[in-house]
Amino acid sequence: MSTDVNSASDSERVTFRTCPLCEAGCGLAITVKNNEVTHIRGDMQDVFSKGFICPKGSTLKQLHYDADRLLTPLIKRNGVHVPATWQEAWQVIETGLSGVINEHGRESIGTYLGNPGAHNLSSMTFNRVLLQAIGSRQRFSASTVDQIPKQVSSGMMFGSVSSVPVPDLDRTQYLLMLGANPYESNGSLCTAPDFPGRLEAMQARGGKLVVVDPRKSRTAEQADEWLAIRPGTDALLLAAIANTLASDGLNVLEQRLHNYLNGLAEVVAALAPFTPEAVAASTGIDAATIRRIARELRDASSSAVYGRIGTCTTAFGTTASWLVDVVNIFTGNLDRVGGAMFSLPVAGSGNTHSAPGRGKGFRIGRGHSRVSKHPEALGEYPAAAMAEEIETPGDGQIRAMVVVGGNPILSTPNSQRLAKSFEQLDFMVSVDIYLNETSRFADVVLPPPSQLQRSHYDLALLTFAVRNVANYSEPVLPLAPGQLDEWEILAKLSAIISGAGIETDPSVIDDLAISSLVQSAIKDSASNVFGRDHQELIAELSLSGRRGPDRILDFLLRTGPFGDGFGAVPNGVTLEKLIDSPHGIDFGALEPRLPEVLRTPSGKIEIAPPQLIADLARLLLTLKNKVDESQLTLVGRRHLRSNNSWMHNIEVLVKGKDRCTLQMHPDDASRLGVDKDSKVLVTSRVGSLEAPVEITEAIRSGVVSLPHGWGHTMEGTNTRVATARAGVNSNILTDEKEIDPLSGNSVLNGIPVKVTRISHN
Ligand SMILES: Nc1nc2c(c(=O)[nH]1)N[C@H]1C(S)=C(S)[C@@H](COP(=O)(O)OP(=O)(O)OC[C@H]3O[C@@H](n4cnc5c(=O)[nH]c(N)nc54)[C@H](O)[C@@H]3O)O[C@H]1N2
Ligand SMILES: Nc1nc2c(c(=O)[nH]1)N[C@H]1C(S)=C(S)[C@@H](COP(=O)(O)OP(=O)(O)OC[C@H]3O[C@@H](n4cnc5c(=O)[nH]c(N)nc54)[C@H](O)[C@@H]3O)O[C@H]1N2
Ligand code: SF4
Ligand SMILES: [Mo]
Repeated sequence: MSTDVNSASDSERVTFRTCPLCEAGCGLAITVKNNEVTHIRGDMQDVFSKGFICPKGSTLKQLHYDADRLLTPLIKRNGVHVPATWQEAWQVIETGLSGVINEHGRESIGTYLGNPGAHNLSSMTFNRVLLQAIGSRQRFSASTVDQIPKQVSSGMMFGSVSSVPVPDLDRTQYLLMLGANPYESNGSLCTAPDFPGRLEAMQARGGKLVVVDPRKSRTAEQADEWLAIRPGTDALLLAAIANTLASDGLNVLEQRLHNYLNGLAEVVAALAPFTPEAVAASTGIDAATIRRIARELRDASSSAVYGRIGTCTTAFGTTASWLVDVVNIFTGNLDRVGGAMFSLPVAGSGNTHSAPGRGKGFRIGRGHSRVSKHPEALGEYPAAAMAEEIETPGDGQIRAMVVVGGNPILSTPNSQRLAKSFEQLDFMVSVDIYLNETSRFADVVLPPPSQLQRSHYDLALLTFAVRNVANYSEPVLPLAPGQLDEWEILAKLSAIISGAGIETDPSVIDDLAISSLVQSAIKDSASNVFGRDHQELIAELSLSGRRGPDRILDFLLRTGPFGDGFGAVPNGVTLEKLIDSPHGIDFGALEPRLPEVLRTPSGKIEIAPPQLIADLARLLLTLKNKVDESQLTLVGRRHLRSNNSWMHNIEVLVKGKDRCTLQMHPDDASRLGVDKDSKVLVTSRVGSLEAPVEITEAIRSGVVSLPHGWGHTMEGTNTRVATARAGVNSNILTDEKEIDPLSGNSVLNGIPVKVTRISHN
């Protein structure tokens, strides 16, 4: 099993698990002595990370022992949160939510699902159950302050939102990276432990890294070339790169890709106005450079374009995300070794189910939000619209919120307005490990166990991995008596909300969940269990005694592309096999998947989706705006020792010099009379805040940068370390009215701001 017997004495053991903090998914080796975690280091034998970890990985220990981490439910009494028993908590929730449902209907319950859920097997398997039980369309999540544009563009092009091409990092010879900073973030929508090491290996084998970023980030510093783009203009740059390739004749587009394309002539025609000359002033990148980059991408022995947060969190997030793959197609590098490729996830995904090569496809706008009529995307509405949905009276007004592992008060735009709206809620439940900026509004806070007390498998992130890898981790530490696993909390909440009552055993909900999964697989003619007997499969799955997410995972693995099909495929993968492989199993490098990966109705790549072609007209209009050199714009930044808003209560991660500073170019500083000891007032359309200034050449002039996730000064929280190093909340400045109209994603970068000096410290 996952214990290193050789190095273990009676009371000391080393267990192995995947770090759940970010998308890299590094293997950890955790030493436990007398049931206390003593040491966490990188697992040298992990098949994917081979010993690499970042400074956050070892802090799972501090996180587990954090005195502020919640161990019992909290109930708000007379405005103050007090510890309570689970029974009391369920009771208050039943009364509170059924009151709201009886009076206002199910539509009045909103949900917000946060980012840690994407790294959490319980949420990945039971959030859906909870959403179904609630039965409201008022769904929000961290997706609409993050990656949803890439999923929408992928859905439109390839037919499934799981079909996000990832750069083939280990084999590419040229990487054009826009709006990503893996030296700090360790990568996103491209699961690759030691992303920096993989980039350096590419350079060492003669490959080239070009980084497009308004800041000279650590990644840009390492790059062979840095293009200091004006914020929010990546779609223009990509359109001009595609335009150049099309004008040059697309000679590299061999038959291999041609066969699979629908709409090539249309997209080429629509890109015609976006010449390098036309976009040069807006993007701040000269025409000759744009042409050269386009041709380098085409002429490299292999190349990939990769865009992340900086391309997604803009007004043209979906269009930029689409154009990334248009360029990958135009250079002939989509689905090619060393290019942008599709993973084949071991536990399956939206592009491994149902008949290969063709499907129902994807669309947005199957409904519209109540107040501003935003189109639905991936079953949810923009987080930016949450406040208005809570504030605006009428049928379907949100009266209660259920928040799972999210901190929207710090993470989503115009936080002050959102915080005000939360005050107005009739009832709120938070499932969270801390009493923080968001959970402080909750009538009941339900604490899941720590990251070390649960099993783990990266169901979501391995869908975007640069190798096909599977790695399961058993809990390192047991649950305390009476403590509930997160899936049990979610199942119980589901039962209560659906009216089944607080005495419902979570296992009843679990049985229903697995049963419906099995049911749909045995009806899927493409599944390796098509036509099998429902009861027989359930019985086999239940033999091991595992329940909840583990049993569901076992099913997904066995019916996945490498699965044993319950005996149908000799030597196929099962959960037991993964348990016997504590360092993971590597199923190899990515392989071309066209056309099997497609799930579009046409069975082709839709390279010219009508909504995206139409959006080019909106993009073209931006070229009419005269570039105002005096207008400062705000962008964000991430730091290695931070994780969105919630790892700030770990002393070792926050100690040292203040990182929550407003970075500014020396030219702007002198123009504004700001020097290195200044504090400034930063003002946007929606708010203002004070921040210390950091003057640096590592940012484009005209651009200022403030990290997000800080501002731990709010009343009613209990995160003492974070509060002592509070920083300021950059989302006081971001504007909830500015969204990408297709995906509903918030514009979090390129915010027009005014900066004035206020004082010397
Ligand atoms: N240490 C750490 N790691 C993390 C996280 C964290 O908070 N801390 N968060 C995790 C999460 S949830 C995510 S989604 C990923 C994100 O991972 P990345 O996408 O790598 O995120 P960032 O580090 O924010 O990098 C975004 C870059 O875009 C630049 N940028 C801003 N505006 C523009 C623009 O208009 N155009 C271009 N081209 N660039 C622009 C910024 O300067 C910044 O360098 O990181 C994950 N990993
Ligand atoms: N201005 C600006 N804003 C941004 C971004 C940006 O680049 N700039 N980035 C955006 C991005 S990419 C993201 S992903 C979002 C994140 O947005 P959110 O998901 O809303 O915020 P997080 O900071 O990740 O908060 C996670 C919450 O989950 C809790 N938590 C941690 N682990 C667990 C767990 O295992 N179970 C449960 N139930 N709770 C847990 C934490 O205590 C915390 O309250 O922020 C976005 N906001
Ligand atoms: S890079 Fe990400 S997954 Fe790896 S140790 Fe750091 S936080 Fe954990
Ligand atoms: Mo994110």
